[in-house]
Amino acid sequence: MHIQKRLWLVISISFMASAAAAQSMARTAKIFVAGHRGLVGSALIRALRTAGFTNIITRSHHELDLRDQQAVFNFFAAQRPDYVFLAAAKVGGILANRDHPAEFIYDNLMIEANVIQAAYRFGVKKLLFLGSSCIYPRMAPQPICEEYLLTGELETTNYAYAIAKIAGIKMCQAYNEQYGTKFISVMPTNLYGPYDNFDEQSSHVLPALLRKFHLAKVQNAPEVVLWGTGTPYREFLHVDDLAQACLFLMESYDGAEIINIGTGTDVQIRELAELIKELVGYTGEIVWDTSKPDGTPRKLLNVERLRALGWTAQIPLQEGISTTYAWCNEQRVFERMN
Ligand code: GFB
Repeated sequence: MHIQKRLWLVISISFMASAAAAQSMARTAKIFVAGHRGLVGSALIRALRTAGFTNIITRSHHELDLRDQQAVFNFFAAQRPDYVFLAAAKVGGILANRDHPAEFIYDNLMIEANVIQAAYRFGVKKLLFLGSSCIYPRMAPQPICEEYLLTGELETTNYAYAIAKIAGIKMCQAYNEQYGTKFISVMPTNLYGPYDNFDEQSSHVLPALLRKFHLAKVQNAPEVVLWGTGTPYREFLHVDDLAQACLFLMESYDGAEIINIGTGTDVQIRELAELIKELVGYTGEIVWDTSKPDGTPRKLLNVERLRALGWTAQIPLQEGISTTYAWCNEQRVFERMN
């Protein structure tokens, strides 16, 4: 057998073995979703409730600052959660990352260090840590396999966030090695969906475009200004798909290796802009502001590991954008922001 095929078979079998070893969560288990008001955390809550979990605990940022070690330890000591989904993070789009690197590295390192240490100290059965596709080298071969981590230079616009997320992955692996914990890490691609950040300056591209085209339509603006050249490619995953994948892995995967979560296909930013323009019903012009950064040229994830475990994304991009736009209109998101 070809050496690569044989290697792949060995990897697949070891993943299947780890899948078989993992335990499903009791529907009454106490589950802490850290970051439940964000895009990912709110999707996890929806997915957990739909799956019949009845003992979900949450704390708002105001009630519990996850950067405060003592507060986090007190919370874990009092609540003793069985499972933790670590979805709390300081996140943002390309400009927010570029302009606030200190906040991105400090907040994320503190949140991860405190929650992971508390999960170990207070006997959490299993923790799922959410990383990001920006942990991989800027010029990684495409599609990006999990093994490419730490094999090259990072993208400069989000190095601070990436370093913090890499630290979180390594912390989980180190605790598993030294303490025998079950802390798994997943790497989602670019996400979108309900409860995203739709702020014009700090958001990611997909929510930014929904907002820009919507406002341009209602205001009859002749043009919409987008950032960069429009030539980079990005992969987009609906957050409800991500939440399903996280539940699936929490109940079926105990391996040491990180797992990419994506759709396996990407789209050029220009194409995304045309698609959103059409879905929103805007008829004006698109102008590209090339003084704004492009970021990494491409970051398409290789999702073969996840597929081998038995999970694939279900929500097509066009459908996901349409339902997200419908949600924005129902919630009057853009009107409330003005
Ligand atoms: O989604 P985004 O902000 O971040 O930008 P990244 C993706 C691409 O869309 C870039 C372009 O090439 C932007 O220049 N773009 C065009 C726009 N118009 C706009 C606009 O109006 N707003 C925004 N935001 N972008 C982030 C990282 O990188 O990806 C984070 O900074 C994180 O760390 C996240 O990992 C998933 O995809 O470049």
